Amino acid sequence: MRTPLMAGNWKMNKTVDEAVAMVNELKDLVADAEDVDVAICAPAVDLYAMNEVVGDTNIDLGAQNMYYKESGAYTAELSPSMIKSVGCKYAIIGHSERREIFGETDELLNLKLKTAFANDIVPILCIGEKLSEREAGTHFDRVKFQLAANLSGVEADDVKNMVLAYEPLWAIGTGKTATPEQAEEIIKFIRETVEEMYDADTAEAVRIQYGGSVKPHNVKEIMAQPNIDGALVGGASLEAESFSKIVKFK
Ligand code: G2H
Repeated sequence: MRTPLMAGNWKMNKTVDEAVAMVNELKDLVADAEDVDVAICAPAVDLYAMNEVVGDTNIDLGAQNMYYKESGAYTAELSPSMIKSVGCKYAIIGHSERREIFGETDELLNLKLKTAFANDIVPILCIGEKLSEREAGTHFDRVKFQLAANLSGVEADDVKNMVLAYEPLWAIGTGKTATPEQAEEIIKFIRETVEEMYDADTAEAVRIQYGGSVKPHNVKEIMAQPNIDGALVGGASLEAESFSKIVKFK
């Protein structure tokens, strides 16, 4: 059985003081959450102070990005050992905002993924289609292409331990959510594609989240779908109470 992962993606929100205040509140609210993994992917400047607060609670930390080199002249980038040094277990790789606004390519994301595995960081790889692709009916081809390109040369054992996040671009921050059936249909297809690329054990093991306007009021029906193993949550992860309701969706 796959343990669901509820991961907040704070994006470019919260100063250090705000971040510390929120995790202090959240840790009590989710302390009794069972059979679910919890993570917050925070802005880099917040992570050191957050790590002091989360300590041995059930909240893990993640970075929102990571470069594929260990050190050097890469102004503004974060290395795997830097994010590990502030307690990160996870790193989001290839969020659509990185792909669309900052021009991150599938080749670059493939290098980042391999670097995450080499450094024992669990990548949360985001894939998903644009509205025009959904309307043209090419959304299945799009996610298949992203999986092939981003996972090129990645071993099955690494895929078993990673997290995939299906995020349709048209549902991000828009208040529009894919229906649970739409999300299940394509996430099931993603799992079948992993089976084609690897094997049945790998497809069964990999956790696949849904992301895109997940809120306390819709999380339960999303999580009722058999192939959906958690959520990557933006807006609704910014307040402790709403995120705790998502964590404790049952
Ligand atoms: C999608 C999601 C988190 P939101 O980007 O990754 O954000 O929940 O605000 O749509």
